[in-house]
Amino acid sequence: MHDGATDTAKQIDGEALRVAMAHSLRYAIGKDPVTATLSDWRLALTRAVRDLVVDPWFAATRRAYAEKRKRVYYLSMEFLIGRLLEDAIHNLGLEAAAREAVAAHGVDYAALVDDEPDAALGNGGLGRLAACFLDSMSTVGVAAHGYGIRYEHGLFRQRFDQGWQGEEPEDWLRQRHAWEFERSEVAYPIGFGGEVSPGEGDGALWTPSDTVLAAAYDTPIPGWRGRWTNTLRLWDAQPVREFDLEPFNRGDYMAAAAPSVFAETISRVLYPDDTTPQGKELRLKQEYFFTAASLADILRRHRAMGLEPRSLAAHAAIQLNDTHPAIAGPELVRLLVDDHGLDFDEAFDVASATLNYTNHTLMPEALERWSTDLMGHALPRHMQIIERIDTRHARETKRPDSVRIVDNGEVRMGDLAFISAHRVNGVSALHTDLMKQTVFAELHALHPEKIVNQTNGVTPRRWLYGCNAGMRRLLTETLGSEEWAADLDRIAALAPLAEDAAFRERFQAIKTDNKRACAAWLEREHGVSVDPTAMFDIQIKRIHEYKRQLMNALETAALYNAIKADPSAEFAPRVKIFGGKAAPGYAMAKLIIKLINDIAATINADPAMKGRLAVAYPANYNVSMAEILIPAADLSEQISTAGKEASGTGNMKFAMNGALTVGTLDGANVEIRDAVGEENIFIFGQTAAEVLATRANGYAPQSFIDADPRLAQVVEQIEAGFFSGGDGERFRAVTENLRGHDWFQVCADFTSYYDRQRVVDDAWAKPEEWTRKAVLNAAGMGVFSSDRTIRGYAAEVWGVTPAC
Ligand code: 26V
Repeated sequence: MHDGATDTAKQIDGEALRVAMAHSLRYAIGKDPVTATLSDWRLALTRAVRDLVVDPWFAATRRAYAEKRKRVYYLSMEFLIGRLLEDAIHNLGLEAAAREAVAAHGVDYAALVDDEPDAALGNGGLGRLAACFLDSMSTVGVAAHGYGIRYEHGLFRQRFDQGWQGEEPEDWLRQRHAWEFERSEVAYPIGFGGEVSPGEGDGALWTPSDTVLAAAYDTPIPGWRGRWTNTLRLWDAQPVREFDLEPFNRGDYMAAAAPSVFAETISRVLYPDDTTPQGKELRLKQEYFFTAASLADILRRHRAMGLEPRSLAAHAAIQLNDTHPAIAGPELVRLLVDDHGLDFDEAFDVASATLNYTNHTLMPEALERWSTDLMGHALPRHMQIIERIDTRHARETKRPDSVRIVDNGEVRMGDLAFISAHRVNGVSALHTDLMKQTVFAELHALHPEKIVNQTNGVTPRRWLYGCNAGMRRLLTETLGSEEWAADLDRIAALAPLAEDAAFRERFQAIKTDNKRACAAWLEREHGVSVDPTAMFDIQIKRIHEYKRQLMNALETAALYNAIKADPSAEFAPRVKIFGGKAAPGYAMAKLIIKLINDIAATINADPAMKGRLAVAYPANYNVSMAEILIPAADLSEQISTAGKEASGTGNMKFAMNGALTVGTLDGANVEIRDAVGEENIFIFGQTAAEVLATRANGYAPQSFIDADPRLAQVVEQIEAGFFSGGDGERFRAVTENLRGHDWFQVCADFTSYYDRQRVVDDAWAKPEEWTRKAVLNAAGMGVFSSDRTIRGYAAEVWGVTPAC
């Protein structure tokens, strides 16, 4: 392990960076300093910093070639990277220089950094995980490429219209994306539709009816201190021909533009859903588009090194981030058979030794299936290959009828990915066990060596060093250097300091500062004023019924009732903060947002709640908002129905920043409990096994409502329109569901949740003890660095040795 900042990154002082900025402003951005706007200055600094990334980037690339390193390819529909400028500055150790340079130009550093749009090329956890993995692969020195889509519009912007979610298109590319390098020489034709005719041997000749170009844009991803740098390559869909001249000359400009409209649609928008595959042809085309382009690029690189296609698995490991790129199996077989002349069995052996698949959800509706009609129409050659993979698997496992990839007129992408993969991994210990017992039970019995666990992690560079400057200073001083950011196990040294009153005081002062800054931001940007001395109780994540924001809202309303009923009762003063978007087509999730906002309005308007309870729901939750909220949290809400949240990663970010968790035994919460100790986390509710048993025994939510008057009162209030100006109809779908199916067992867990929250209140009343627990939480988080996760994948999935 390193212990200094010598490293590959060129050291540059403030004066040199000031000069570099001035140069970029003139010659790269084309602006005179006299008229430059804040964005111009930001672009100038970005260019200057990017210049400093280039040499370490080349060094890493050369080293990967020279050492014949096996490469990792991370294929993901989503990369939720957020802002890059500060992250790069931190990784390269340039903060002091950057602040000095920016100040010398008379520009405010915080405002400049804040001007960068969030690259929101993802929906939620799966996309953010991909971004943390990029950072960690560069930090530990795994030679890697991330491959994805350069969406013109990332995840929609959320606004609230009287508490209802509204959606606006996101426009991150309006200003140029200063990090990327356009690679106009790297472009692959990607075909769709058309006809297949038999070829030689196992081969075939596919003549697509439509073709688009996949054009590469590269963003360098520097790791800690520039010791290694990888590439994120995003594909832009472009027409093979810009326009048709014949209709243009006739004056039919619409018809002339048709080819570019078809092509560009493919990379136009991120699919705004992480729950239900809508069977949309466009989504399938997006998946094939980026997967095919990435595989073409991978094979080209392999061939360029003078290697045979047959040896691919020895030199490359491809990770499929969920089933979205699962067409990689058939596509790789197609390339090897139709273009490189391997026979089918050989080709499948190469593919299944190279590919690996990560499963991120057991929710049945999120497991992708495509109708064989659609697949056969859009990708006729692939449909043939899928049938053949299916037949071969049935023959080899002597199971001609059970576990078929093609079933009931549908292609089951989870099974295809499993069968095409060398390793299949879950994202927490519990999730991996449940995979073995449920969705992949039969396949697991046939291939017991395939499923492995790699519990998720998060990058401590962004989620601690970057977002929590106070904690950064305290850790660096306490641990003797900044190297904890690349070796988070060192944070365990905080544990004994939990007993040291002076240390606790400093730790708590940092939290208080962060809360003040967060409160100021809430006031400034969202017009809500909150008391920074109250407990900040935060739930931020996509809005989904299984995540049970509804249960949190019900508990908030019940607490409100309890304070009203007995104003002298001792409850911890709380600020409940919610953040998150609902998929635009997910009506129930949008209704839950409105309910939270209605409850918030009622509580915040009641003078009796002053200093006792407030609710804030800042609109448009994204990575940058998480960076403000997480360091300010006292309490982290991780309250999903046990068995439903594959891992969670917000849970790790909060605990790393010294928040205590109230949570169920779901996903990685189980491992967080093990790491921090049972007495330092507030666990409640049913276990995954109990949830199943409750359902099996004929779950009747009404009996739980009847048994808890606090819950009954809130449900009745909602039905009476108490929070919605007397409108008793508004939330009918919510209350009918609660009294009816309550699929995610909110009612079954409510009592245990409410009571646990009162234990949280008691703990809050003993601040020294609370801080002691908070320190122990942070101290236990070493294992949740995504560097650990990546080393796990390297050893157990990819077979690569990290360089750093
Ligand atoms: C599914 C679909 C279906 C089609 C439309 C677009 C789309 C986009 C994403 C998904 C899958 C979402 C799965 C997901 O985000 N899972 C989360 O993954 C995190 C990282 O492993 C994990 O921490 C969360 O528990 C899990 O919910």
